Amino acid sequence: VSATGRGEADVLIDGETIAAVLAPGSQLLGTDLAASVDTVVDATGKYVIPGGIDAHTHMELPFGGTNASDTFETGTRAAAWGGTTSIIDFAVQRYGERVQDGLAAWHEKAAGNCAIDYGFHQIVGGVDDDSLAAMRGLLDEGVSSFKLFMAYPGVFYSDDAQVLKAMQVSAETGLLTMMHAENGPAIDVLAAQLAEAGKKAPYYHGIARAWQMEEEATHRAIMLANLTGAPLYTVHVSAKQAVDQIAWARDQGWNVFGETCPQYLYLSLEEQLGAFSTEWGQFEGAKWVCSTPLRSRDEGHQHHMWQALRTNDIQMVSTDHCPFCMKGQKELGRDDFRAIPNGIGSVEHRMDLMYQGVVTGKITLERWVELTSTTPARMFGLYGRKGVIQPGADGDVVVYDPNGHTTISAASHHMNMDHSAWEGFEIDGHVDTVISRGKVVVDGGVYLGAKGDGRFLKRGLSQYLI
Ligand code: DUC
Ligand code: ZN
Ligand code: ZN
Repeated sequence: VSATGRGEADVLIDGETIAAVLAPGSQLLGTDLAASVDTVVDATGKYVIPGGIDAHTHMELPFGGTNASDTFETGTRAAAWGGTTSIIDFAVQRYGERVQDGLAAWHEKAAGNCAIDYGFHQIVGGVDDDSLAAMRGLLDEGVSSFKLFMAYPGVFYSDDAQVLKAMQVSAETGLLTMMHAENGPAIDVLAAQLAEAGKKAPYYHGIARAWQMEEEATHRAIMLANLTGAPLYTVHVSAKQAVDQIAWARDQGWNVFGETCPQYLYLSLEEQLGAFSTEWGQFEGAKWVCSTPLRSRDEGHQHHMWQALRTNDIQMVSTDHCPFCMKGQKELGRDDFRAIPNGIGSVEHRMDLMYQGVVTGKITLERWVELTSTTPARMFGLYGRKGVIQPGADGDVVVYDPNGHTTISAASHHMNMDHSAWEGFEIDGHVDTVISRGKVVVDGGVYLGAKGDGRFLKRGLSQYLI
Protein backbone atom coordinates (compact mmCIF):
# COMPACT_ATOMS: atom_id res chain seq x y z
CA VAL A 1 0.00 0.00 0.00
CA SER A 2 1.35 3.41 -0.90
CA ALA A 3 -0.13 6.89 -0.61
CA THR A 4 -1.31 6.59 -4.20
CA GLY A 5 -2.61 3.05 -4.49
CA ARG A 6 -2.44 -0.59 -3.62
CA GLY A 7 -1.51 -3.81 -5.35
CA GLU A 8 0.25 -7.13 -4.97
CA ALA A 9 4.02 -7.03 -5.18
CA ASP A 10 7.29 -8.39 -3.86
CA VAL A 11 9.73 -5.94 -2.30
CA LEU A 12 13.41 -6.71 -2.68
CA ILE A 13 15.76 -5.08 -0.19
CA ASP A 14 19.50 -5.19 -0.81
CA GLY A 15 21.53 -4.21 2.23
CA GLU A 16 19.93 -1.06 3.63
CA THR A 17 18.14 -0.05 0.45
CA ILE A 18 15.06 -1.06 -1.51
CA ALA A 19 16.33 -2.58 -4.74
CA ALA A 20 13.11 -3.41 -6.54
CA VAL A 21 9.33 -3.63 -6.31
CA LEU A 22 8.29 -6.56 -8.46
CA ALA A 23 5.12 -8.19 -9.70
CA PRO A 24 4.37 -11.33 -7.66
CA GLY A 25 6.48 -14.34 -8.65
CA SER A 26 8.90 -12.22 -10.67
CA GLN A 27 12.20 -13.60 -11.81
CA LEU A 28 15.28 -11.56 -11.19
CA LEU A 29 18.25 -12.20 -13.49
CA GLY A 30 16.69 -15.47 -14.49
CA THR A 31 16.53 -16.81 -10.94
CA ASP A 32 13.57 -17.52 -8.73
CA LEU A 33 13.55 -14.55 -6.38
CA ALA A 34 12.45 -16.37 -3.27
CA ALA A 35 15.16 -18.99 -3.72
CA SER A 36 17.97 -16.50 -4.25
CA VAL A 37 17.63 -14.15 -1.28
CA ASP A 38 18.91 -14.49 2.29
CA THR A 39 15.68 -13.75 4.12
CA VAL A 40 12.06 -14.01 3.05
CA VAL A 41 9.30 -12.29 5.00
CA ASP A 42 5.99 -13.81 3.97
CA ALA A 43 3.43 -11.00 3.88
CA THR A 44 0.66 -13.01 2.26
CA GLY A 45 -2.70 -11.51 3.21
CA LYS A 46 -1.09 -8.56 4.94
CA TYR A 47 -0.33 -4.95 4.12
CA VAL A 48 3.20 -3.88 3.25
CA ILE A 49 3.64 -0.17 3.98
CA PRO A 50 6.52 2.31 4.23
CA GLY A 51 7.75 2.64 7.81
CA GLY A 52 5.95 5.25 9.88
CA ILE A 53 7.49 8.69 10.39
CA ASP A 54 6.54 10.41 13.63
CA ALA A 55 7.50 14.04 13.04
CA HIS A 56 6.74 15.24 16.56
CA THR A 57 8.39 13.64 19.59
CA HIS A 58 9.98 14.91 22.80
CA MET A 59 12.43 12.31 24.12
CA GLU A 60 14.05 13.37 27.40
CA LEU A 61 12.46 16.83 27.21
CA PRO A 62 13.13 18.85 30.38
CA PHE A 63 9.69 20.25 31.15
CA GLY A 64 7.59 21.11 34.18
CA GLY A 65 10.45 20.50 36.61
CA THR A 66 11.19 16.99 35.33
CA ASN A 67 12.30 15.17 32.16
CA ALA A 68 10.05 13.32 29.70
CA SER A 69 10.37 9.71 30.81
CA ASP A 70 11.42 8.11 27.52
CA THR A 71 15.08 8.42 26.60
CA PHE A 72 16.08 8.21 22.96
CA GLU A 73 16.84 4.56 23.65
CA THR A 74 13.49 3.57 25.18
CA GLY A 75 11.41 5.91 23.03
CA THR A 76 12.82 4.83 19.68
CA ARG A 77 12.56 1.16 20.68
CA ALA A 78 8.89 1.67 21.49
CA ALA A 79 8.44 3.50 18.18
CA ALA A 80 9.95 0.52 16.32
CA TRP A 81 7.57 -1.86 18.10
CA GLY A 82 4.73 0.24 16.75
CA GLY A 83 5.86 0.34 13.11
CA THR A 84 7.52 3.75 13.20
CA THR A 85 11.00 3.72 11.66
CA SER A 86 11.86 7.43 11.83
CA ILE A 87 11.21 10.17 14.35
CA ILE A 88 11.82 13.89 14.22
CA ASP A 89 12.46 15.16 17.74
CA PHE A 90 12.72 18.74 18.96
CA ALA A 91 16.14 20.07 19.97
CA VAL A 92 15.62 22.85 22.51
CA GLN A 93 17.17 26.29 22.81
CA ARG A 94 15.97 28.11 25.91
CA TYR A 95 16.16 31.81 26.59
CA GLY A 96 19.73 32.64 27.54
CA GLU A 97 21.18 29.63 25.70
CA ARG A 98 22.67 29.59 22.22
CA VAL A 99 20.84 27.73 19.45
CA GLN A 100 24.05 25.92 18.50
CA ASP A 101 24.44 24.64 22.06
CA GLY A 102 20.85 23.44 22.22
CA LEU A 103 21.28 21.48 18.98
CA ALA A 104 24.61 20.03 20.12
CA ALA A 105 23.03 18.91 23.39
CA TRP A 106 20.33 17.03 21.47
CA HIS A 107 22.89 15.30 19.28
CA GLU A 108 24.61 14.18 22.45
CA LYS A 109 21.41 12.73 23.91
CA ALA A 110 20.51 10.83 20.73
CA ALA A 111 23.79 9.73 19.19
CA GLY A 112 24.42 6.01 19.61
CA ASN A 113 21.16 5.49 21.51
CA CYS A 114 18.45 5.26 18.87
CA ALA A 115 16.94 2.07 17.48
CA ILE A 116 15.63 3.86 14.38
CA ASP A 117 16.63 6.88 12.31
CA TYR A 118 16.04 10.30 13.80
CA GLY A 119 16.10 13.94 12.76
CA PHE A 120 15.65 17.20 14.62
CA HIS A 121 13.54 20.31 14.46
CA GLN A 122 14.93 23.25 16.42
CA ILE A 123 12.86 24.86 19.17
CA VAL A 124 13.87 28.49 19.37
CA GLY A 125 12.88 29.62 22.85
CA GLY A 126 14.70 32.91 22.81
CA VAL A 127 14.47 34.88 19.57
CA ASP A 128 17.21 37.53 19.55
CA ASP A 129 19.91 38.68 17.13
CA ASP A 130 22.18 35.77 18.02
CA SER A 131 19.51 33.11 17.56
CA LEU A 132 18.22 34.71 14.36
CA ALA A 133 21.74 34.48 12.93
CA ALA A 134 22.06 30.88 14.11
CA MET A 135 18.76 29.95 12.45
CA ARG A 136 20.27 30.92 9.10
CA GLY A 137 22.79 28.11 9.60
CA LEU A 138 20.32 25.38 10.54
CA LEU A 139 19.81 24.00 7.03
CA ASP A 140 23.53 23.24 6.78
CA GLU A 141 23.06 21.14 9.93
CA GLY A 142 20.25 19.17 8.30
CA VAL A 143 17.59 20.93 10.36
CA SER A 144 15.02 22.46 8.01
CA SER A 145 12.31 23.54 10.46
CA PHE A 146 12.06 25.40 13.74
CA LYS A 147 9.34 25.64 16.35
CA LEU A 148 8.13 28.74 18.16
CA PHE A 149 5.73 28.90 21.10
CA MET A 150 2.97 31.48 21.49
CA ALA A 151 2.31 29.69 24.81
CA TYR A 152 4.35 29.06 27.97
CA PRO A 153 5.48 32.57 29.03
CA GLY A 154 8.71 32.32 30.97
CA VAL A 155 9.59 28.96 29.43
CA PHE A 156 9.59 28.82 25.62
CA TYR A 157 7.37 31.80 24.77
CA SER A 158 7.92 34.23 21.89
CA ASP A 159 5.96 37.47 21.73
CA ASP A 160 4.58 38.76 18.42
CA ALA A 161 7.67 40.85 17.71
CA GLN A 162 9.87 37.78 18.10
CA VAL A 163 7.51 35.63 16.02
CA LEU A 164 7.60 38.24 13.27
CA LYS A 165 11.40 38.38 13.20
CA ALA A 166 11.77 34.60 13.20
CA MET A 167 9.21 34.31 10.41
CA GLN A 168 11.20 36.78 8.34
CA VAL A 169 14.14 34.35 8.59
CA SER A 170 11.78 31.51 7.68
CA ALA A 171 10.68 33.37 4.55
CA GLU A 172 14.27 34.20 3.64
CA THR A 173 15.71 30.69 4.15
CA GLY A 174 12.74 28.44 3.33
CA LEU A 175 12.91 26.85 6.78
CA LEU A 176 9.44 25.78 7.84
CA THR A 177 8.01 27.68 10.83
CA MET A 178 6.30 25.27 13.23
CA MET A 179 3.97 26.94 15.68
CA HIS A 180 2.55 26.04 19.06
CA ALA A 181 -0.50 28.24 18.61
CA GLU A 182 -2.14 29.05 21.94
CA ASN A 183 -2.38 32.47 23.59
CA GLY A 184 -0.09 31.75 26.54
CA PRO A 185 -0.34 35.06 28.44
CA ALA A 186 -4.16 34.93 28.45
CA ILE A 187 -4.16 31.23 29.37
CA ASP A 188 -1.89 31.89 32.33
CA VAL A 189 -4.30 34.55 33.67
CA LEU A 190 -7.27 32.19 33.33
CA ALA A 191 -5.34 29.35 34.98
CA ALA A 192 -4.33 31.57 37.91
CA GLN A 193 -7.93 32.73 38.37
CA LEU A 194 -9.21 29.14 38.37
CA ALA A 195 -6.59 28.09 40.92
CA GLU A 196 -7.43 31.14 43.06
CA ALA A 197 -11.06 29.98 43.06
CA GLY A 198 -9.98 26.55 44.30
CA LYS A 199 -10.47 24.88 40.92
CA LYS A 200 -7.21 22.95 40.87
CA ALA A 201 -8.15 19.48 39.55
CA PRO A 202 -6.61 18.28 36.23
CA TYR A 203 -9.87 19.04 34.39
CA TYR A 204 -9.32 22.79 34.79
CA HIS A 205 -6.19 22.54 32.64
CA GLY A 206 -8.54 22.13 29.69
CA ILE A 207 -10.86 24.91 30.85
CA ALA A 208 -8.00 27.41 31.10
CA ARG A 209 -6.73 26.42 27.67
CA ALA A 210 -10.04 27.25 25.97
CA TRP A 211 -10.51 26.72 22.24
CA GLN A 212 -10.69 30.50 21.75
CA MET A 213 -7.05 30.63 22.87
CA GLU A 214 -6.10 28.19 20.10
CA GLU A 215 -8.27 29.77 17.40
CA GLU A 216 -6.98 33.26 18.15
CA ALA A 217 -3.30 32.25 18.18
CA THR A 218 -3.71 30.15 15.03
CA HIS A 219 -5.22 33.14 13.24
CA ARG A 220 -2.47 35.44 14.48
CA ALA A 221 0.23 33.01 13.37
CA ILE A 222 -1.39 32.70 9.94
CA MET A 223 -1.55 36.47 9.43
CA LEU A 224 2.04 37.00 10.57
CA ALA A 225 3.15 34.18 8.27
CA ASN A 226 1.27 35.65 5.35
CA LEU A 227 2.68 39.11 6.01
CA THR A 228 6.25 37.84 6.10
CA GLY A 229 5.93 35.13 3.45
CA ALA A 230 6.89 32.38 5.89
CA PRO A 231 5.56 28.85 5.38
CA LEU A 232 3.62 27.85 8.51
CA TYR A 233 2.98 24.43 10.04
CA THR A 234 0.71 24.44 13.09
CA VAL A 235 1.48 21.58 15.47
CA HIS A 236 -0.93 19.53 17.58
CA VAL A 237 -4.15 21.16 16.34
CA SER A 238 -7.10 20.14 18.52
CA ALA A 239 -9.89 22.76 18.24
CA LYS A 240 -12.26 22.61 15.29
CA GLN A 241 -12.12 26.41 15.18
CA ALA A 242 -8.34 26.24 14.66
CA VAL A 243 -8.89 23.71 11.87
CA ASP A 244 -11.21 26.22 10.22
CA GLN A 245 -8.54 28.92 10.39
CA ILE A 246 -6.07 26.61 8.66
CA ALA A 247 -8.65 25.56 6.07
CA TRP A 248 -9.43 29.22 5.37
CA ALA A 249 -5.74 30.08 4.90
CA ARG A 250 -5.29 27.10 2.59
CA ASP A 251 -8.29 28.25 0.58
CA GLN A 252 -6.39 31.50 0.00
CA GLY A 253 -3.62 29.38 -1.51
CA TRP A 254 -1.19 30.05 1.32
CA ASN A 255 1.57 27.76 2.59
CA VAL A 256 -0.24 26.90 5.80
CA PHE A 257 -0.37 23.36 7.13
CA GLY A 258 -1.73 21.58 10.17
CA GLU A 259 -0.89 18.49 12.16
CA THR A 260 -3.11 16.69 14.63
CA CYS A 261 -2.42 13.83 17.05
CA PRO A 262 -4.29 10.60 17.88
CA GLN A 263 -5.37 11.97 21.27
CA TYR A 264 -7.44 14.68 19.59
CA LEU A 265 -9.17 12.09 17.42
CA TYR A 266 -10.14 9.67 20.21
CA LEU A 267 -9.85 11.24 23.67
CA SER A 268 -11.73 14.14 25.21
CA LEU A 269 -11.66 16.65 28.03
CA GLU A 270 -14.16 14.54 29.89
CA GLU A 271 -11.33 12.04 30.49
CA GLN A 272 -9.93 14.62 32.89
CA LEU A 273 -13.17 14.65 34.83
CA GLY A 274 -12.36 11.08 35.72
CA ALA A 275 -14.59 9.46 33.13
CA PHE A 276 -12.70 6.21 33.62
CA SER A 277 -13.01 6.36 37.39
CA THR A 278 -15.78 6.81 39.90
CA GLU A 279 -15.07 10.19 41.40
CA TRP A 280 -15.25 13.19 39.10
CA GLY A 281 -12.25 15.47 39.17
CA GLN A 282 -9.93 12.99 40.79
CA PHE A 283 -6.27 13.09 40.01
CA GLU A 284 -6.32 10.26 37.46
CA GLY A 285 -7.22 12.93 34.93
CA ALA A 286 -3.59 14.05 35.01
CA LYS A 287 -2.83 11.22 32.56
CA TRP A 288 -4.59 13.23 29.86
CA VAL A 289 -3.09 16.64 30.61
CA CYS A 290 -1.38 17.82 27.45
CA SER A 291 -1.22 21.02 25.43
CA THR A 292 -3.10 21.84 23.34
CA PRO A 293 -5.61 20.16 25.66
CA LEU A 294 -8.15 17.48 24.92
CA ARG A 295 -11.40 19.13 23.82
CA SER A 296 -14.92 18.56 25.05
CA ARG A 297 -16.59 15.53 23.51
CA ASP A 298 -19.88 17.37 22.99
CA GLU A 299 -18.46 20.21 20.92
CA GLY A 300 -17.78 18.10 17.82
CA HIS A 301 -14.02 18.59 17.56
CA GLN A 302 -13.25 14.94 16.86
CA HIS A 303 -15.74 14.56 14.05
CA HIS A 304 -14.50 17.80 12.49
CA MET A 305 -10.88 16.63 12.77
CA TRP A 306 -11.57 13.32 11.01
CA GLN A 307 -13.31 15.27 8.24
CA ALA A 308 -10.28 17.57 7.97
CA LEU A 309 -8.05 14.52 7.57
CA ARG A 310 -10.21 13.46 4.64
CA THR A 311 -10.26 16.86 2.94
CA ASN A 312 -6.55 17.54 3.54
CA ASP A 313 -7.33 20.64 5.59
CA ILE A 314 -5.13 18.78 8.10
CA GLN A 315 -2.27 16.96 6.40
CA MET A 316 -0.49 14.85 8.99
CA VAL A 317 -0.79 12.89 12.20
CA SER A 318 2.13 12.92 14.64
CA THR A 319 2.01 12.00 18.32
CA ASP A 320 3.60 14.91 20.23
CA HIS A 321 4.98 11.99 22.26
CA CYS A 322 5.87 13.61 25.59
CA PRO A 323 5.58 10.90 28.25
CA PHE A 324 5.57 11.40 32.01
CA CYS A 325 4.94 8.79 34.69
CA MET A 326 2.18 9.37 37.21
CA LYS A 327 4.57 8.50 40.02
CA GLY A 328 7.03 11.27 40.71
CA GLN A 329 6.12 13.26 37.59
CA LYS A 330 2.42 13.90 36.89
CA GLU A 331 1.87 13.82 40.66
CA LEU A 332 3.95 17.00 40.98
CA GLY A 333 0.63 18.64 40.19
CA ARG A 334 -1.51 16.68 42.65
CA ASP A 335 -2.53 19.90 44.39
CA ASP A 336 -2.59 22.20 41.37
CA PHE A 337 -3.12 21.35 37.70
CA ARG A 338 -0.62 24.05 36.72
CA ALA A 339 2.21 21.88 38.07
CA ILE A 340 1.26 18.74 36.10
CA PRO A 341 3.89 18.15 33.39
CA ASN A 342 2.05 18.44 30.06
CA GLY A 343 2.18 15.47 27.75
CA ILE A 344 0.85 12.12 26.53
CA GLY A 345 3.00 9.24 25.31
CA SER A 346 1.80 7.55 22.12
CA VAL A 347 4.83 6.99 19.89
CA GLU A 348 4.20 3.23 19.97
CA HIS A 349 0.52 3.40 19.06
CA ARG A 350 0.19 5.92 16.23
CA MET A 351 0.13 3.43 13.35
CA ASP A 352 -2.37 1.20 15.16
CA LEU A 353 -4.59 4.07 16.28
CA MET A 354 -4.72 5.62 12.83
CA TYR A 355 -5.44 2.23 11.26
CA GLN A 356 -8.65 2.23 13.28
CA GLY A 357 -9.72 5.10 11.01
CA VAL A 358 -9.45 2.63 8.11
CA VAL A 359 -11.35 -0.06 10.02
CA THR A 360 -14.20 2.33 10.83
CA GLY A 361 -14.40 3.74 7.32
CA LYS A 362 -13.16 7.24 8.08
CA ILE A 363 -10.04 7.16 5.90
CA THR A 364 -8.71 4.91 3.13
CA LEU A 365 -5.72 2.61 3.42
CA GLU A 366 -3.81 4.95 1.14
CA ARG A 367 -4.68 7.96 3.29
CA TRP A 368 -3.47 6.05 6.36
CA VAL A 369 -0.05 5.67 4.71
CA GLU A 370 -0.08 9.26 3.51
CA LEU A 371 -0.92 10.75 6.92
CA THR A 372 1.59 8.67 8.86
CA SER A 373 4.53 8.31 6.47
CA THR A 374 4.47 9.85 3.01
CA THR A 375 3.35 13.37 3.91
CA PRO A 376 5.70 13.60 6.91
CA ALA A 377 8.54 12.70 4.52
CA ARG A 378 7.48 15.33 1.98
CA MET A 379 6.72 17.97 4.60
CA PHE A 380 10.06 17.67 6.33
CA GLY A 381 12.51 17.10 3.48
CA LEU A 382 12.96 13.32 3.68
CA TYR A 383 10.94 12.12 0.71
CA GLY A 384 12.57 9.60 -1.62
CA ARG A 385 14.74 8.24 1.16
CA LYS A 386 11.76 7.84 3.49
CA GLY A 387 7.98 7.72 3.13
CA VAL A 388 7.83 5.51 0.05
CA ILE A 389 8.66 1.97 -1.06
CA GLN A 390 10.59 2.43 -4.29
CA PRO A 391 14.04 1.53 -5.61
CA GLY A 392 16.67 3.67 -3.93
CA ALA A 393 14.63 4.38 -0.82
CA ASP A 394 15.81 3.24 2.59
CA GLY A 395 14.61 -0.26 3.42
CA ASP A 396 12.03 0.92 5.98
CA VAL A 397 9.08 -1.43 5.61
CA VAL A 398 6.28 -2.58 7.90
CA VAL A 399 4.16 -5.69 7.46
CA TYR A 400 0.77 -5.00 8.99
CA ASP A 401 -1.72 -7.78 9.68
CA PRO A 402 -5.30 -6.54 9.29
CA ASN A 403 -6.53 -9.68 11.06
CA GLY A 404 -4.33 -9.21 14.11
CA HIS A 405 -5.57 -7.79 17.37
CA THR A 406 -4.02 -5.82 20.21
CA THR A 407 -5.28 -4.45 23.49
CA ILE A 408 -3.26 -1.42 24.56
CA SER A 409 -2.04 -1.54 28.13
CA ALA A 410 0.75 -0.15 30.29
CA ALA A 411 1.40 -3.76 31.25
CA SER A 412 2.51 -4.61 27.72
CA HIS A 413 3.62 -1.38 26.05
CA HIS A 414 7.31 -0.62 25.54
CA MET A 415 7.30 3.07 26.42
CA ASN A 416 8.85 4.07 29.73
CA MET A 417 5.55 5.03 31.36
CA ASP A 418 3.75 3.62 34.38
CA HIS A 419 0.34 4.13 32.77
CA SER A 420 -1.21 4.45 29.34
CA ALA A 421 -3.50 7.21 28.14
CA TRP A 422 -4.95 4.43 25.96
CA GLU A 423 -5.40 1.71 28.60
CA GLY A 424 -7.88 -0.92 27.39
CA PHE A 425 -8.17 0.42 23.82
CA GLU A 426 -8.93 -2.45 21.45
CA ILE A 427 -6.95 -2.36 18.22
CA ASP A 428 -8.01 -4.27 15.12
CA GLY A 429 -4.78 -4.95 13.27
CA HIS A 430 -1.23 -5.67 14.32
CA VAL A 431 2.31 -4.60 13.46
CA ASP A 432 3.90 -7.95 12.53
CA THR A 433 7.30 -7.22 11.02
CA VAL A 434 9.30 -4.00 11.08
CA ILE A 435 12.32 -3.52 8.86
CA SER A 436 14.53 -0.50 9.46
CA ARG A 437 17.15 0.26 6.79
CA GLY A 438 17.10 -3.37 5.73
CA LYS A 439 17.37 -4.87 9.21
CA VAL A 440 14.43 -6.75 10.69
CA VAL A 441 13.98 -5.04 14.07
CA VAL A 442 10.61 -6.51 15.06
CA ASP A 443 9.64 -10.00 13.97
CA GLY A 444 6.29 -11.33 15.15
CA GLY A 445 6.61 -10.22 18.75
CA VAL A 446 10.39 -10.60 18.98
CA TYR A 447 12.59 -7.52 19.18
CA LEU A 448 15.78 -7.74 17.14
CA GLY A 449 16.78 -4.08 17.01
CA ALA A 450 19.66 -2.51 18.88
CA LYS A 451 20.57 0.78 20.43
CA GLY A 452 22.74 2.65 17.95
CA ASP A 453 21.12 1.20 14.80
CA GLY A 454 19.44 4.57 14.18
CA ARG A 455 21.30 7.31 12.34
CA PHE A 456 20.84 11.07 12.26
CA LEU A 457 18.77 12.20 9.28
CA LYS A 458 20.01 15.35 7.60
CA ARG A 459 16.86 16.84 6.14
CA GLY A 460 16.40 19.14 3.17
CA LEU A 461 13.77 21.82 2.69
CA SER A 462 10.09 20.89 2.71
CA GLN A 463 8.76 19.56 -0.58
CA TYR A 464 5.19 20.41 0.37
CA LEU A 465 5.29 24.15 -0.28
CA ILE A 466 3.48 25.78 -3.17
N1 DUC B 1 2.64 20.10 24.76
C1 DUC B 1 2.70 19.02 25.53
O1 DUC B 1 1.68 18.41 25.81
N2 DUC B 1 3.90 18.63 25.99
C2 DUC B 1 5.13 19.27 25.66
C3 DUC B 1 5.01 20.57 25.04
C4 DUC B 1 3.70 20.86 24.46
O2 DUC B 1 3.56 21.82 23.74
ZN1 ZN C 1 3.62 22.40 21.47
ZN1 ZN D 1 5.30 19.01 21.19
